[in-house]
Amino acid sequence: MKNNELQNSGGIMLITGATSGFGEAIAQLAAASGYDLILCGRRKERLQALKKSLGTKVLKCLTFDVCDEEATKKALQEVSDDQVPQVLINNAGLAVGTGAIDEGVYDDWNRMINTNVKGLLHVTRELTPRMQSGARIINIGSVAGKQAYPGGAVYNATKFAVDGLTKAMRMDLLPRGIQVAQVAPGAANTEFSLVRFKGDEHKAAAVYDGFEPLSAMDVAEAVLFVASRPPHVSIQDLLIMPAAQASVHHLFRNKS
Ligand code: NDP
Ligand code: 8X3
Repeated sequence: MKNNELQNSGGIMLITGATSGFGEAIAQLAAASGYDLILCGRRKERLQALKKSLGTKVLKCLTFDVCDEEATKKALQEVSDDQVPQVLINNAGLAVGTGAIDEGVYDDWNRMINTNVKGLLHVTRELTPRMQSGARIINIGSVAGKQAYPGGAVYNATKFAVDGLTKAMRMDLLPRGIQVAQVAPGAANTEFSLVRFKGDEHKAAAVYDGFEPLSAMDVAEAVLFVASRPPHVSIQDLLIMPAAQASVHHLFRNKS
């Protein structure tokens, strides 16, 4: 039996939301696996620090807000023809607030919709025309895009959108030989909850009380697995959960 050859070295990977959490962990693991990187995010100093630690594996850092169509176009024009990524990780995203629909905050709703849906679209629209056959796109969805929960309505809607977009993008890009995957994590301890609770560290920490959540590196390993399959293998959808979480509604917490 012949071993499959993995596409795990020598390619260029562009990661949105590389300044923390999953994106930062994916950058670290991808650099160690032989990828050259283009790192994106709004916090320039974080991108620079990552570039310093990963050295020559980082080809470029692009500081822009994915919500801003013009800024996204301008930033991604800096990707030269020989830097067009073989792997695009659409990871930038956030939840803001946990209020019920009848007390929703318009600004929170706009931030989630503009980042998680329109931001993913902006980056995808700018890069896909230039991507080659054999390239892969990995969208970071969520269990929240598969199951709704109280207080999650608009975040749920954006991640259900990522689920739908992933499927339609896969169909659109099939004739061009570009694979499209979704990696959908459950609860993971990153800056996600701190952002959701608008900087309230106590509320953010309480999300992870009594169980072991996923780490950013757990998710990065899943993403690298999807990215490095042989060319004839397409992982379409990978749901990765903490062992303590059977579904979005079934989380087993130790009470001690
Ligand atoms: P973090 O808050 O740690 O990271 C979010 C990243 O997104 C940051 O790098 C941030 O960079 C970037 N980002 C946010 N808004 C923008 C914007 N407008 N423009 C550009 N970049 C932006 O959270 P995670 O790592 O957990 O989140 C990554 C993805 O994973 C998100 O899509 C999230 O919805 C999803 N997810 C998270 C789960 C969890 O439990 N943690 C579970 C399932 C999915 P900067 O602020 O520098 O711009
Ligand atoms: C993040 C996971 O369950 O907090 O997407 O929505 S959850």
